[in-house]
Amino acid sequence: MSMFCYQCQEAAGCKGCTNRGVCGKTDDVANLQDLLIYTIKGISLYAINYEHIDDITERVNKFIIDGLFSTITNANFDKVIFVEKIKKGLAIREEVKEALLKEGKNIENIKHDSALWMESTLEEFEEKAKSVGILSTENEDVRSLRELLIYGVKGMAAYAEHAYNLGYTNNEIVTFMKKALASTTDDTLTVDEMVGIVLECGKYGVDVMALLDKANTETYGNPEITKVNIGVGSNPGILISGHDLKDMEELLKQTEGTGVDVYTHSEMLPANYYPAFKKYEHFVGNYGNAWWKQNEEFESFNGPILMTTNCIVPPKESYKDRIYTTGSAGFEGVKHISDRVDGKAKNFSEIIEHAKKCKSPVEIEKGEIVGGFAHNQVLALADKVVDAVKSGAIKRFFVMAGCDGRMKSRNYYTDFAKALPKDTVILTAGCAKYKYNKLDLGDIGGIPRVLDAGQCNDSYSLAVIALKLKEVFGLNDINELPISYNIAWYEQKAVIVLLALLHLGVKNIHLGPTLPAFLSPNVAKVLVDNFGIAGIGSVEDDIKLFMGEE
Ligand code: SF4
Ligand code: SF3
Repeated sequence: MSMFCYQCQEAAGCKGCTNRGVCGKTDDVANLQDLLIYTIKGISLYAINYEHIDDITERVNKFIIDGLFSTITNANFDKVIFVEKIKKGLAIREEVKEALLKEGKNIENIKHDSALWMESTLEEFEEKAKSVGILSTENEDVRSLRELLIYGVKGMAAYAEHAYNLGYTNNEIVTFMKKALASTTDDTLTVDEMVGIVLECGKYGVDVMALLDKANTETYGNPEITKVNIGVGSNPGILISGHDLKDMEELLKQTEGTGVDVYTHSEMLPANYYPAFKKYEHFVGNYGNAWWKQNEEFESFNGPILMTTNCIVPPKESYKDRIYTTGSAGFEGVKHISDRVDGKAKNFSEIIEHAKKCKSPVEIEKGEIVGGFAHNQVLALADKVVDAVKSGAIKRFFVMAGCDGRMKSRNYYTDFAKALPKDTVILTAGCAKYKYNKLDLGDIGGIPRVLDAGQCNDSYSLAVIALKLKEVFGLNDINELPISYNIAWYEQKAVIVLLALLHLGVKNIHLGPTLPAFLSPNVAKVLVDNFGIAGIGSVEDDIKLFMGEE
């Protein structure tokens, strides 16, 4: 065993990747990611004692958020970047420590090795990484609770970073992240205390998604019902993938009038629903499907591709020179567009010049898909929706948010969507939608049977919709609504979405295509007993169960 990682749904054998990730992550990168997390825990141990909101806190917060985000599945595969981050992290840790000493704080009780170790060469880092990985926590239940918390916090970090990029921050959220990370070094916590912090994580999950929703909608307007073109134009194009809307905005501005078109890919599709982006004539539409098909679709796109976040699939040599990363994303040997300096926009001129020399994209699909049903738009249709429920035209809603992935067993979600009774509506968000957003499922009195709220973080919208319906129907409990939750997960953002839903009191969520490898049998039992979490079965049986026919 040269590494151990079990943070995503593809963990080898539903247990963990031990030599190379199924995602393509090499053992050296996996180990350096472990060491980066360890370094962030050390920073957190000091930072929870530093109460000032000043430039030190700003640097610490930014480092923690970006560091965590870069370790999310399929975000960053670049060894050099992780070495740099660890070095920077150690320097930041020492800076906070110094600041605490200066103000006379007693830090002698901070004795955990993550707060004390200090090395500087790659060889030393690699040696150190061997002793700080996930398996260094021996008790499998403690390990499970700690990792569940860390993955929730990673997802939270991703959303916090997008909000931060738009100028929206909330110190309480980052303070919780530090507290949570520090808690994973504390051997004195009881199981109940650890479960408590995991559930508290869900509260901050709701907060961070609300913050990002505010950032996105105040900056770019409320998403509105939109028909998105999935065909191509005749100009060369740039394909933009990932979740960062600030990158989207700057790319659209800088490409205007250059003769280069812009297309979204995978989780960037919802950018098409925002008024501020729709106005650009050279914003053609969406190209391709969910992340895992990129090996074929990036080939035929012909132009450069900008990855603003996860999910990157290790690129084929044939198009590797057309891939650019930015933000927390990275891949060895791929060009990285650097961060904003002094509030100025990123410089996308290199990718734009590159695009001009490329052929236009090959058409792989034609037609349109419909989306933009975030909370504001759905609430504008509330009367229609409520009437449809009252009249029995809509019997049940199915929240099918989350992630897509390459496992064949995920065809379950396509089959499930097809097999649902015609008087049901799917509420979706995240890249999970690609399993059914191109099926012709029709509508119910003008309400489409698949309502796409947006990116995975827009699951928040689905929760807002559910809470509104609860109010309209005068119910006491969100679980009395005719809504079932059949969620597909892949990476750690889905973990924070799940914890957020649990915090809102949602019960009986079904999670697939497999349950997380990081849930020990005892921790899984806590989730089953308290929240009715379950896996998936056959399409037929599950539909009967959800429709109350069993
Ligand atoms: Fe394996 Fe997933 Fe970890 Fe990649 S992120 S190494 S696929 S568990
Ligand atoms: Fe997808 Fe990677 Fe999770 Fe944002 S892009 S949902 S998997």
